Amino acid sequence: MNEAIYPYADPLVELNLHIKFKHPWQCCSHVVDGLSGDGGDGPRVIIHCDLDAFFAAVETLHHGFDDDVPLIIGSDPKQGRGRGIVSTCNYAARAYGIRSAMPVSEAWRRCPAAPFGPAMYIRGTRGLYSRASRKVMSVLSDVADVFEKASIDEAYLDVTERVGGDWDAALALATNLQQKILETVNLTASFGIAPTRLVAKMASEVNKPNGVFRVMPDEVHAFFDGRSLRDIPGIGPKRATQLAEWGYTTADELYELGELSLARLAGERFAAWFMRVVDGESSDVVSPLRSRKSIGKEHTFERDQNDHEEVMRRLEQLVSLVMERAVGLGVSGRLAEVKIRYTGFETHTSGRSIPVAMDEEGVFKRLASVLFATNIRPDSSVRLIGFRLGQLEIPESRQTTLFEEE
Ligand code: TTP
Ligand code: MG
Ligand code: MG
Repeated sequence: MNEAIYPYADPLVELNLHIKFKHPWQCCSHVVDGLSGDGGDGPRVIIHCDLDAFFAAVETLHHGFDDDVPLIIGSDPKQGRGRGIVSTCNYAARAYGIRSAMPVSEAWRRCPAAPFGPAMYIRGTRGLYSRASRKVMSVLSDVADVFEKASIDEAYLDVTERVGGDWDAALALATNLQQKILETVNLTASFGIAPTRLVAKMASEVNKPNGVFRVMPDEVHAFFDGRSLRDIPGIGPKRATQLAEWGYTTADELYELGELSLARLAGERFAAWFMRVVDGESSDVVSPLRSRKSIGKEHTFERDQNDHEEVMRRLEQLVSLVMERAVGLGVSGRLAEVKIRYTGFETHTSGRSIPVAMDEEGVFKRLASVLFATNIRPDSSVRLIGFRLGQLEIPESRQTTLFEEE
């Protein structure tokens, strides 16, 4: 291995592990820029699917609850003194203003459980949600040219080829999928259809729950007319507040400024990103990797292990498995992370980045061994060891292949 191109011992390349692109316009990766998403022949047809009140809907089915009774999934409300938050709630609870991520004490104040009020509070059962999610994802991925699971209850489907660029066929496909999901898991889902990922996501919100909404390429501008900047994924609350202070609250107001003025106000990157979003030309492609932040594997020892050489051997095996997976997916990574959990569950994670993304097992084995050696606490026994490859990239040369497959 060439030390010159792989100077991992150089402290300068030890980047902060927690650098993550919070906003899409900060991301300059060629995963985004390499493909304009148009393939040279017209707009793409993207479908976004998001299940309705997902955790609450699954619980309702499972327990046979009444849809009209407000149901809140989240941590224990402890009669209003609970300190946790709401995961989600059904639509009956939303009528009381209850929302995801709200303190559960506030939810209680708005709508308490018996004998003080009509609501039901439950903690939720993760396994049920994963099972339902898997079934839904399988229905969706069956029809997609390119499929991207974006979270436990939502996915993007590039169906351009599948529908032959026909927007009516796309509408029929979405309705059909909605029906299939209902038949398979008895859950309702909402769909958005649009030429870009971002507009498809916004569109799936329009007729929620159990809705479908389509934005044709020539309707994208009108779709943004009067739309609050806060409703655009990628514009965070901070940015939206700043823009509002300058007098801009809707997408069309901001667009009318023009790219140059907007760049002076909010930065070139943001301006370029925003104009393309409203033009429906955002190049963000649907990619199975996009929502995938890392590839990791862990091993828990049958008995806590105090032979550190044995732990190291296991770590090397994990690196091999992870790198095999990376090569299989056609990705490389910049970040190596080693996780050590000691007896008693105390867990330490440490990582290093390399300047260019690679997929070579040898490189990451050496990185992992350095991380292990510098971080392992002497004389302590290890319960679990893990390795993670992060800051994934698709090498430019492979991007076309990825999208020409199938
Ligand atoms: P969402 O799709 O954001 O919400 P939802 O499906 O409950 O409701 P909607 O009809 O508006 O889509 O999230 C999917 C699931 O993820 C949700 O059911 C619970 C979980 N979740 C949390 O646990 N915490 C959160 O803050 C959010 C937003 C979601
Ligand atoms: Mg949802
Ligand atoms: Mg969702």
